[in-house]
Amino acid sequence: MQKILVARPIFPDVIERLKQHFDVDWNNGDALPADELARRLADKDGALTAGDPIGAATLAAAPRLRVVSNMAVGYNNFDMAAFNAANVLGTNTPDVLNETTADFGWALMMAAARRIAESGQWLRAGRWEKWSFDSFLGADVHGSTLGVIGMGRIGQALARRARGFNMQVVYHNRSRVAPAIEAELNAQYLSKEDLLRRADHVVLVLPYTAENHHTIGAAELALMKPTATLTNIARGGIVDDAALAAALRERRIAAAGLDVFEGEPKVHPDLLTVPNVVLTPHIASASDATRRAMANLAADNLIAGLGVGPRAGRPPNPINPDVIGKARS
Ligand code: 8YV
Repeated sequence: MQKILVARPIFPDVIERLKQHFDVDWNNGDALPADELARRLADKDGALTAGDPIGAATLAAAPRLRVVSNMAVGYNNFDMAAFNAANVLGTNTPDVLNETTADFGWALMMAAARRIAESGQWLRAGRWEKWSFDSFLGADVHGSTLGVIGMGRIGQALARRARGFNMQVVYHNRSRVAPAIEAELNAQYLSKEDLLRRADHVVLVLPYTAENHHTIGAAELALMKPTATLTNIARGGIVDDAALAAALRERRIAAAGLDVFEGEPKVHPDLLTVPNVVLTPHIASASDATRRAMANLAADNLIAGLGVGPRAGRPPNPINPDVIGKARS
């Protein structure tokens, strides 16, 4: 039987599915440090990860490893050049999380715009002594302009919801989406700079790549309206968190909603002290149903990628399909 490592706690029924095909080593605890991860992968044929960094050194230390299945749509934790060089297949879990993640983007955006976290903390601190007409005035979401940076599948799901709020949609993406999608979403393509000047609520839904590092920094924040909000449900590192904390503190933008952070699970200390930011611990896809769907899809990818089960050799979501069938190097 082939051996696999499940690097994270997941649903026991998914572990049972995997056990039908593999000898399973399950880390049902905290994320493994790099040396422990490498040690546990040394004799494995496959692995199921969730954001765990896998690079050239880890692959070199695991000569049997042929498939690494990430329980996430983003796979910036994989060094794909190293995967390709070693003929290791990487897989991810697109689509099953689109709607759940888009819901969460709206939740963060609305919480930021309407100061829900900030006013809730004020209330919990026992500071609500009298009701006042002008307290916690926020920005409207309905009728405003939504700016989506990254118009992939999640960005489109997010933009689709804007219709019910009678919003204008502007977007920026590496390339324009098909005219039919622009028409369906009533979305106008803008440069990043024009979007930042125009939008009332900016939401980031782009993958993290070297070129997307600090897509939003001090210069970009300076273009935004002082009444605008910024929401990041994409990846830490896309926003310069120190620059954002300064802009929030100085009220150069009104508020932010952040689910992801540079260097998470650490959070920039300045973000922890500014009141006008809603902070959540990377949970945008974390509905029970969606996390189950992601775990099962990741299992499907691993089972098929390792050449067993009904789809043997045809995993649903290969990131680098060219390596399928090639000998490990
Ligand atoms: C993951 C995510 O759950 O899919 C992604 O890219 O950010 C989340 O949905 C998280 O990255 C853990 O793998």
